Amino acid sequence: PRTIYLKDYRAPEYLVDRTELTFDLDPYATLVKSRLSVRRNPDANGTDTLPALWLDGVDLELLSIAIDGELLPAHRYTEKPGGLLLNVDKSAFVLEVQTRIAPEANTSLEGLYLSNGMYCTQCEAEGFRKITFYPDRPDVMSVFTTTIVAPANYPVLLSNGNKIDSGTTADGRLTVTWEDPFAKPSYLFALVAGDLQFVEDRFVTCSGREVTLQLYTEPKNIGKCEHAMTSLKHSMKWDEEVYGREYDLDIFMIVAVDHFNMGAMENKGLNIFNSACVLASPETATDAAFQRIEAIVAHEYFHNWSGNRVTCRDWFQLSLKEGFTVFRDAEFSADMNSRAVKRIEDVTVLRTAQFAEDAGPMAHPVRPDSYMEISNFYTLTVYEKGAEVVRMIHTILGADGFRRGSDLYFERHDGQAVTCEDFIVAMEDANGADLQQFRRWYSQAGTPVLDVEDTYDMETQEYRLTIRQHTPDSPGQVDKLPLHIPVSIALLGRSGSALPLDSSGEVERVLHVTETCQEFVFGNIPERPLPSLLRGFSAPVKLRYGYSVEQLLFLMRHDSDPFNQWDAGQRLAFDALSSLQQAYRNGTELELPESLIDGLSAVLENTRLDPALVAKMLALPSAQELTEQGGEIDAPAIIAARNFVRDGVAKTLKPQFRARYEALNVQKPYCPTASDIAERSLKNTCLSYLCATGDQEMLALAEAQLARDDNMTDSAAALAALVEFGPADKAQAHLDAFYRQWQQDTQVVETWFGLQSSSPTFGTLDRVRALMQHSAFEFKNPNKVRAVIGGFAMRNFAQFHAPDGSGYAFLAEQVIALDKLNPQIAARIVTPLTRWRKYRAEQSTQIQAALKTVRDSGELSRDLYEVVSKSLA
Ligand code: HT7
Ligand code: ZN
Repeated sequence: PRTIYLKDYRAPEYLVDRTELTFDLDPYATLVKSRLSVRRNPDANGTDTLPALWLDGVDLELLSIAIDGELLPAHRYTEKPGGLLLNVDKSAFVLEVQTRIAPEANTSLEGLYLSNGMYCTQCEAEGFRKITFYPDRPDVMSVFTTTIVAPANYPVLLSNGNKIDSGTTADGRLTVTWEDPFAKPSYLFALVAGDLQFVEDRFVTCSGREVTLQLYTEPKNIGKCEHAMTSLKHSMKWDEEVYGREYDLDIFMIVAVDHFNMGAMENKGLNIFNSACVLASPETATDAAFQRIEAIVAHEYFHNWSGNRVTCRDWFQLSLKEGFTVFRDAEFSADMNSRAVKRIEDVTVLRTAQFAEDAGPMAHPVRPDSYMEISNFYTLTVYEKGAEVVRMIHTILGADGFRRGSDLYFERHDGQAVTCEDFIVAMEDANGADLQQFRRWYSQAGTPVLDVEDTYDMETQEYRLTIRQHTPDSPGQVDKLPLHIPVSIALLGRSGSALPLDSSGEVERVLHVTETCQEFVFGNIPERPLPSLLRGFSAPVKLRYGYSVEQLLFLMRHDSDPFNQWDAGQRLAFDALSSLQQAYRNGTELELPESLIDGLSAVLENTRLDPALVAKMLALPSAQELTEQGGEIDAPAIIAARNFVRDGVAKTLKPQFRARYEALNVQKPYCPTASDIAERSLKNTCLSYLCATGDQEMLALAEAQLARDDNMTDSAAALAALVEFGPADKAQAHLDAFYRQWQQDTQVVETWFGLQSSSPTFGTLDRVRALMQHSAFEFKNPNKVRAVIGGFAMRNFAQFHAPDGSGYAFLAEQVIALDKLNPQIAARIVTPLTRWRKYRAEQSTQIQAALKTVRDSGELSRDLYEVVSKSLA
């Protein structure tokens, strides 16, 4: 496959002002007619002679082409792999193309496909070319009109924009026409057709316009729409209040589909969602699902401005819309829920998975400079690190300055396809700021490391912080330049409160680290302080400072920044777990780290702290997080150390866990409010530790909670504890009963699959294989694949890394099979095999061998080829 480079970007030779589409739907032979008003792009750097017109097209049967009403003879066009090249003799013309496609045969879930009998589309990034021949690139923006013709058993026919016509054809088929007045790239096109029901609401915008809101599902799910609808209204209001962004069409629609490659898609006026990311009811969805739905609904809605009204010039600029929109949705969720907990969760993902990506074979900058397959670049780096980059701009400019910048960006670029550079320039221009050095965050891959040292001079009362920065090499990038890193700090005195940093009484400050080695001096500091560094995780870096155990315990108790309070506990646990791994390797006896027990005990007894924060502080770093400690990954040592500490904490603190569990285990109607979610999270953390003791009496608590069956959060937590810590036969009985109860509910069945395949004790390879034979498992459904195969390979560290290498061979086998059906999913699920270099010798060889099996299995999709070849290079 060909590599595409950012440096090769050229403006399109032709523009498409209007796009008129007609779909005559049929599972095996959908007829697609397109009528495009094409004209030469005055801004293209071409010559006077008219260049050929390139139209992307994949898996299409070409029926006819006409220009200005005249059928084009065969010598005027050439069908090539990936598209069509037309000889053009006019600078403006109407191009009509007819193609035939087979949605039923489309298992890639890109383009037009069928999900449980419902027609739906997924066009980002390059799916539109599977629908019709088109310049399928985001800098070609067009006004779309779409007519859908379908049999009468498809009463709901939807597309972007406003409905302008509907009727019945002479032969009794239904027809509807939609027009979207906002010019958009083809990746934002959408079509849905099915026998669907909807719930409806309305939102009155800040200027007094009424917008109809509709959420469509299969009839059986109509009772699971309320939370998403509420989340949508909250999002619309928040975007008006925080960013001054008003919705622009008369209608906003969301459709839930079961077969979907990602979480959701922001098609103009017609968002399409993975059912798992939109449908919820208290009986069937956990708190985590409620919060995820709120965040994704907001994310897709926010794209209406950050992505749709202002879109990307090319796919290298993906983070322009994704990083910014993730930042926007994270702030929204922080405002709706616990800000500290949201931050902890986001940073955990970043440190666990994005840092690994940054250190792996697919490492790339937030704005990549090359790719083979763009679908492989919908990554944590582009999304999450991209959001951190936007957050740092927010930190540097302050909330008001950032708002000035975003106002200017939206005003200046409304209706345009632009670049990350345009975003930065708007931020600079609105504030008279200089972000020259800061730009490197967009072009340099890898996670920077900050090494911090300090000195205190009692006599001069001067405190000095020395900060060194270094960004490790990554594939194709060496000798990186220093970045502009905002490091938020406070200095804690003996009493635990933050010391004033100057005469204004300021106690927290953002240090602008711009050099490889930089010193910051603070005067009038009356005692040796303890630094609280990188507060709120003010930059996506690894920070190293030689905190002692006592200092970490002090920060856990006193830091006024809840993020750093939590982080101090995590550092304590990391240090303890890494010593224990060493002891395990040396064959010496493992000893429970008393300081960690003391710290956790104090947290557990602190009833003044937000229970959600307590739950987070009690959670040990996951096995996956521990692989990020540096050095060779030794899976058995990680598992042994972590289990030893978990069991020790459970046994030692059992009375406290029990007391808090009992206090929180009150029966009340389910409500997904921040405070109730917080209480349930702490209660279920306690329950998990209690069950880890293996005591019959504690397992009985989980059984009672499961039997109570009054909300899915408590039921799933109890079931998970019983599956992980109870006897296998009983666990099986509970799982069977749970399945019997919920077998009709797709989302609960997905939870049920995931819970088993990710269980370190229960989710053996044999069980995972058995789950794949279950009647509810469907290899063509990404949610089922993610739950069972992903649950095992990505969330079941213990079983996946079984010493005989069977987990790796299994994953290779599944990836090869998946690639034939759905290359995007295959290229994602192979990720655990790409990290082979990080493991200790024997495991490393086994993982690499599995990856080579994939490589040598025959012709791979472009998606999988890119990941596998780069990982083995
Ligand atoms: N912008 C959307 C990206 C997306 C996507 C990309 C590749 C293949 C399938 C996809 N489905 C959705 C989602 C978002 O970030 O909002
Ligand atoms: Zn997005």
